[in-house]
Amino acid sequence: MKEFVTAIAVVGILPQLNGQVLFTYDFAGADPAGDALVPSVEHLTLSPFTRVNVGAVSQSDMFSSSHWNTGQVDLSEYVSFTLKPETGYSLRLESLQYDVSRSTSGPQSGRVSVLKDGSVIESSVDYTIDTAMTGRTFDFSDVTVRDWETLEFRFYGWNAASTGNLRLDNVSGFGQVTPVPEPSALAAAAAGGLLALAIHRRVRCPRR
Ligand SMILES: [Ca+2]
Ligand SMILES: [Ca+2]
Repeated sequence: MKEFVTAIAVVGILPQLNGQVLFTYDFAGADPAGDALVPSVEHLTLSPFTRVNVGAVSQSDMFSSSHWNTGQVDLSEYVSFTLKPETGYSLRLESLQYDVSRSTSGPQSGRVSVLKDGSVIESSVDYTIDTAMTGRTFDFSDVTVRDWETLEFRFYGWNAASTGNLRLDNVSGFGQVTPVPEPSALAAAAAGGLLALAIHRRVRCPRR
């Protein structure tokens, strides 16, 4: 019995351990071409990184932006990208990894949020941004995105000494893209399940 319970527990944990690198933005090469690079993932549409109310900085092999708030966090200033599964597919995303740094006068505080259809569903802890590139993980509650929904990640920076830069590189998402069964297939599977249940009950509870 104990082994059985352990086996169930291990199986229950497996999906989290199975998270694969689904995509990586590495911004290879000189700008603006490097900034516009979009990872190619089967059955998933990714956007280029975009800047909202911050300045573009031409810096090879990373995504660099300037003019961040010198005071508290300003949620109208961020850089972001979006993901959307192709028709007939479902995206399950488990975590985000990225490298982040700042120039001397760049933002010293940062945060990343994940949004579904424009609404924040989870945010990272606020962290300190160093001048040396530092790898970070945003392990949010695993999220499932259907083909009519859009997922977005927003990177915020604030507490800048001046107009300096926030740099991002190697932005990777972990998860899977899977086909969604057609409604007819689901109905067939449900009917099969009901039949199996009926047979199971029949076997377990024979009429006397
Ligand atoms: Ca790079
Ligand atoms: Ca997660």
